[in-house]
Amino acid sequence: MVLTIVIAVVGVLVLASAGLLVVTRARRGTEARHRAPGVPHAAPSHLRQGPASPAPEGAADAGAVGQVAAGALQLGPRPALRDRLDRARSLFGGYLEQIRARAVDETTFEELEEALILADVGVRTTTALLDDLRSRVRSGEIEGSSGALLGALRADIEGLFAGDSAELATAPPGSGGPTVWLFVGVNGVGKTTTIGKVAAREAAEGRKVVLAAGDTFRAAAGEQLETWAGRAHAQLIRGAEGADPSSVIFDAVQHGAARGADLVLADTAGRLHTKVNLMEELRKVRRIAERPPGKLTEVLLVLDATTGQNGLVQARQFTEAVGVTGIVLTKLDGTAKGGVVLAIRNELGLPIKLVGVGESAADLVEFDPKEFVAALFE
Ligand SMILES: Nc1nc2c(ncn2[C@@H]2O[C@H](COP(=O)(O)OP(=O)(O)OP(=O)(O)O)[C@@H](O)[C@H]2O)c(=O)[nH]1
Ligand SMILES: [Mg+2]
Repeated sequence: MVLTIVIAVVGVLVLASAGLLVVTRARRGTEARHRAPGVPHAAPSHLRQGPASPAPEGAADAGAVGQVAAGALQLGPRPALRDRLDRARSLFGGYLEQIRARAVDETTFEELEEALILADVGVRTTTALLDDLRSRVRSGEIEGSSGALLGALRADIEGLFAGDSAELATAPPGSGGPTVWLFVGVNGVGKTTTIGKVAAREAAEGRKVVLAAGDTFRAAAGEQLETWAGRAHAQLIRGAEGADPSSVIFDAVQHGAARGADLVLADTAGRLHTKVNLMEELRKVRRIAERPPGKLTEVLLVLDATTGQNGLVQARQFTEAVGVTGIVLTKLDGTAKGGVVLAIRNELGLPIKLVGVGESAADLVEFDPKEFVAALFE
């Protein structure tokens, strides 16, 4: 009898603890599903830390930047432009198919013109490209077949980018402070997202990255960057809402220099290129970003490819105000207007450095003109 009671009690206890285990596992599972990998819980301070990983040996304190590389996000394979340029490819490809099927005549040039204009290459660049082709057909340099004509056009387009490099400049080693890359552009073009992607890429390559939340205009901007800092395992320096953006960038550079960071990526609030006071504010941001120990090596203008030719006007104004060193062209995945790349290069002489082809961390590619042209022509 006693034995039966003991067995029954033990049985109940075993069943109860098994049940508890199941509940705990299920809870853990739920938590894991609700928290994106690598995104930490929000820290209360203005100085926020990306990863919740322990500080490395020799780090001065828990805020040291040294830990950022460990366990950085795995980005997976680089997306192919060819796969992301669907809309531009089908627009351009449709025209090329028609043209290839016939001998070269004036209609061929009209159709090429239409294709280039619709792809947002712009009137000036389109005219320059086609005038050159016409005279080469007339002189007999390009022989009558459409294949030869398209081959020559392709080579001319590739030639627009000759000598460009998508590489982003960094301060020479031992220069005593972090490299600073400043991101500027009008509202909603993808500055913050691009910074997040760049941070993820650089951290994955083992660099110590600090993000400067220089968009103090909206609290949500800092939060958005904080999420990216978490994903990328980078550190974030934030100011209060409405704080002077220059002071945030100044703090980020000082902090990065003190902690041995390689790179400070500075976000700025979106601004209309026509607003004089906001462009003046950006000049100040640039002046501060240039101060030692930081080494400002890139001022990247982020342009939204879907806005097409308006990007040219923006680029002119931003270049005049802050000396843009290169272009990041975003949202190339959702548009047939990828041809604006040609206009920017031809009319402004600015190199295209990076291309955004989606919203996630891996959706950023270094611009490769050969790959871009091949995606359009093949
Ligand atoms: N499809 C696609 N969407 C993108 C790309 N880059 C950014 N976006 C989206 O564009 C929207 C605006 O991006 P943000 O990074 O907030 O733009 P921003 O320039 O920082 O905006 P402001 O700070 O308001 O000026 C977001 O929904 C992004 O996910 C891209 O390459 N492709
Ligand atoms: Mg932003």
